Amino acid sequence: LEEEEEISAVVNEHAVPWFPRKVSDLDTFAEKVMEMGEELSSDHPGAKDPVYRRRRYDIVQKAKEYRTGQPLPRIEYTQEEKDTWRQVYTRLRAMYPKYACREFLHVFPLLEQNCAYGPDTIPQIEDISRFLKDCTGFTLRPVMGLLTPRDFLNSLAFRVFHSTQYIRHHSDPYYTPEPDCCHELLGHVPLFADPNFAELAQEIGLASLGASDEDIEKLATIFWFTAEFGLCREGTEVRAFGAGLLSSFGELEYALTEKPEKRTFDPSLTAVQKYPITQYQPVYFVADSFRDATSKLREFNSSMRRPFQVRYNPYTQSVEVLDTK
Ligand code: HBI
Ligand code: FE
Repeated sequence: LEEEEEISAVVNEHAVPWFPRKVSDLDTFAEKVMEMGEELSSDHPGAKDPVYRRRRYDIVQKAKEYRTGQPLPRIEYTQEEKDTWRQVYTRLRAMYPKYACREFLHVFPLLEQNCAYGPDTIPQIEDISRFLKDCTGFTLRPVMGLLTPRDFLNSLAFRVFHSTQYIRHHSDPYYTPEPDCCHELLGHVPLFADPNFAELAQEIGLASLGASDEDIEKLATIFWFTAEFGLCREGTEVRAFGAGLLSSFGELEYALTEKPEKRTFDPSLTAVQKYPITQYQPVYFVADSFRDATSKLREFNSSMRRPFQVRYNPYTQSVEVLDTK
């Protein structure tokens, strides 16, 4: 307790933002979602469809009620939802051999064998979470919609990824203005089974704990240009590993043409790069490997000012704060 008090004194003195210290602290994020958490913005393809809205509402209520340690909600998807999934799955699955990175291609068949990935079923996050836990210790939690960048990144420190469970509107299977299960399960999930990518993601998460707003913005930008839109070198080729690419057939193809600019991943430059969120990226960053990106990121993180260090303890699933002032 004494130690706790000392640390909070340091924390207060420097006005350090609150951050989760144990995995169950992530329960406090359950109701804190940005736009479209419970309601839909007017330009969402499902905004004027009362049946869709009701369905999305019912699914996100389960996320709202979920608490650490409980079994993850199982959703019984409708035929219409499964049809949407099939269209997205079939089109993307056919592109992966040509465009996705090696690690993604290694994991994908394992998800087909172990987690019922396929054109006919929308996989359940409970099954995926168990699988990921065996691979890298990553687990999933249900979420109502977009979290703030701080909350979203903080959870990565615990190797926890927030996943939505609703699916995009059937009128436009190849478009969604918000994360949905196609984006999470096809785009993000496979790489959380890769040990080196898991380490990269957790490294961003650990750096985000108690970080200043300015540093959160930099880390969110690094997340954007890696986990969302990252490319990597494979011999003489360039391949995609970002989830925003691997869940969008249009941008996946575009990103690997000569049209967009490609720069080498360098955290200090990448962190301050501006980017559009509603159109294809004009600039992508190419990493040499996940390990190389992680070691560059560690170096970059040590240049950020924070009056303490953090260390994740996997035995207790908690963050230890080391006073290094
Ligand atoms: N929230 N639910 C959810 N899913 C995401 O993928 C997500 C998020 N909030 C922020 C975010 N992604 C990132 O793009 C960064 O802002 C960190
Ligand atoms: Fe995403």
